[in-house]
Amino acid sequence: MSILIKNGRIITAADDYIADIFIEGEKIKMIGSTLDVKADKIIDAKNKLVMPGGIDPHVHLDMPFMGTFSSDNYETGTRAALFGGTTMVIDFILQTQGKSLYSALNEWKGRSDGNAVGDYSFHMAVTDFNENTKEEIKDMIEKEGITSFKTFMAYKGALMIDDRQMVGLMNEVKTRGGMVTVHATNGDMIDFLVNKHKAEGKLSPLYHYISQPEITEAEATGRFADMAYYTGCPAYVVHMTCEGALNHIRAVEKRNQKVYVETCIQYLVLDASLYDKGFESAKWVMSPPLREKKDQATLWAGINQGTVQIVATDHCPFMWKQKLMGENDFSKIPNGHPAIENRMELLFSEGVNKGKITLNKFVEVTSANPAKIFGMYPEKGCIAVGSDADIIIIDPNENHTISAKTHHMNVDYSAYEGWELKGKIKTVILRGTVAVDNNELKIAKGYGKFIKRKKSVGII
Ligand code: DUC
Ligand code: ZN
Ligand code: ZN
Repeated sequence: MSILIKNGRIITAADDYIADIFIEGEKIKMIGSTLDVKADKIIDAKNKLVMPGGIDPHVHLDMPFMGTFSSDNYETGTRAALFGGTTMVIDFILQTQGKSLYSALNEWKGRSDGNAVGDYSFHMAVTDFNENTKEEIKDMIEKEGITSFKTFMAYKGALMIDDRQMVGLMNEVKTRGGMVTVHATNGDMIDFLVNKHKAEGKLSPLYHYISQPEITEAEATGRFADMAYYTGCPAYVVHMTCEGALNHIRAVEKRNQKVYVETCIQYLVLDASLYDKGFESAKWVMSPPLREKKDQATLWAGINQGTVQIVATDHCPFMWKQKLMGENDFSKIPNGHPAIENRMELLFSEGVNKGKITLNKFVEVTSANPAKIFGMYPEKGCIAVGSDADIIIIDPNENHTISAKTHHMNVDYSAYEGWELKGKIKTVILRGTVAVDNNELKIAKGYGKFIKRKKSVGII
């Protein structure tokens, strides 16, 4: 199968030019100003933008969590991602405390194998670091292509590890050439505040937000950066939300340390005023919670200053009846919100079309940087001869409205219901095959491939 994309405006993290792209099999074979070559399919991309497929490095599909499972599985989640221009996701395996990393890997393979529509990979969340876990790190990196290890400084009693385990893990991961990533919030402080509010009978979703003040994230981010500095381990903070946390990262740059930072689309475009809606606010109960306008301004600035490298989603959807598990107690509301399908178009509309970021920056934070930081570049994250033909074609001027009635995620509400966006994903190509065209799916479950990742080269 071959495809010729003609007359498109090609945007990568570094380039912006009009040219044709010839795809053969799964790869980009030629790029030229006017390619005179026969192809099985010709796509006219005149007046459209042609970009590398989005990579969302933070999603939770079919994940056992807070007594239930996230409602998108590998089929529905990766399919919705494709409709929104994301051709690859990185999901999280959660080690069960007391069990091995391999038993968790096998459990996650059982749910994902043969079920994905789009490409995917895994981070390994280490929730119990001990002598046995330590032995498995090398094989995860070298045999399984899982080169990043997630840690939780919160979710006390379930996923949280202490600083002793963190330092031990960092030492081992550094030695083996991997990276440690973190959910950086102070689990003990949050536990104290949750219990205090419950004891006072303050049980509405608002108290989820009040139980996780900015300082809980800022403190843990600084502590994590210090442990990474001490051990010399490559480090990455997931879903950063606030000024206090980013200021810690800005500060450690002065001692020549690099800590990578991811934020998520919701922290850029939504704010904590949504916690004022009674139980409806459960739609936005996620951890960390939404913050203030001043935090949004800091995150947009961080993107343009290069201290925030990635915009992900932390996609972790739950049906409304699952959210109702916490109707009388905010601490029982499953944490998470749906965004896997909305990330690219929201960032394009709110970021590029409103003049907050450039087109090149858009590609950098949605595709090129995830590929570089997580060991997939230049196979993914760019448009170049020899790269995987993961390509999206965007009409930058088409208007559309987000709604749960039309989205493809397996969740019965939208966190962005009624939002009017400018800029629409028209065609999505995944490894040389048209996956979505004009809102129609062209591939099926099983097309999505597990991508073994290399060691990170970082951003150079
Ligand atoms: N935060 C969420 O909101 N959901 C899943 C896990 C997390 O850290
Ligand atoms: Zn998290
Ligand atoms: Zn997460």
